[in-house]
Amino acid sequence: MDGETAADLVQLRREFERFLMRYKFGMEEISTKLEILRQEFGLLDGHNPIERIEHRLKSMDGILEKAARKGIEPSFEALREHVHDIAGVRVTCSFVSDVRRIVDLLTSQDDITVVAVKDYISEPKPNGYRSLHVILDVPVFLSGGSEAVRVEVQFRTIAMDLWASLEHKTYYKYETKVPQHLLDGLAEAAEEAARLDATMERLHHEVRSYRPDGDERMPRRRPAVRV
Ligand code: 0O2
Repeated sequence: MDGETAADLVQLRREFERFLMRYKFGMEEISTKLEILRQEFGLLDGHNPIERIEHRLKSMDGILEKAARKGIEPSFEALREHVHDIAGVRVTCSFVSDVRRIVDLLTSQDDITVVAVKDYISEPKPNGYRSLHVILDVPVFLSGGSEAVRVEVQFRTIAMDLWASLEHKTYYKYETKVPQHLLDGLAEAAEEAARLDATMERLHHEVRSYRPDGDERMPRRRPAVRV
């Protein structure tokens, strides 16, 4: 490799790092918004709808592999336009109603622009995958001004998350040649997880509305909280 090629590669690597930096900031902006909601619910409400918030930045290899798989040109412009999950945030909730509540609270914020919603809870994927994905733009304020950064936020329940992580591990382990009996088992487990979510939701609402004095309409009075 001559000196010029090596210098070009170093330059390209720097540009990729700068490209990824914006996604890191966008991901952190969204995580902070969700963390604020989580802490507010923790202080003021008896039930916190957010169990867990995780985030990850797709690696350079992961981005290029996805671009190649989908026939996307490996230019920064094309990656920005067509790869939506470079910055990913995952929110795990206890119940499906919590998922919908947090989606509404996040997407109704003034500085958020919703690009697309993929509701795999209402319409699960054929393999049984359930989650609600929101692709959104959030402004990031850099030294040169504000830039809209695309972030994919995945919302799911604990049961959906358990299923998705097992399914992901299975595919990773068998390198996509998953035996049929495992695929069938996963499909069955996805249905059981959906049933569990529905039962837990029903029980949760019953417990939430129960009042020892028998009046189910009266809101329970909570002690004042000092912040
Ligand atoms: P990783 O390793 O999590 O990053 P599109 O954007 O519509 O052109 P894409 O990106 O495949 O196509 O969209 P989709 O279907 O919304 O999937 C985006 C992400 O959702 C995936 O990212 C997974 O994280 C998750 N996901 C989607 N389908 C499944 C599934 O069947 N099982 C599991 N476990 N996760 C799923 P990546 O890049 O595939 O992977």
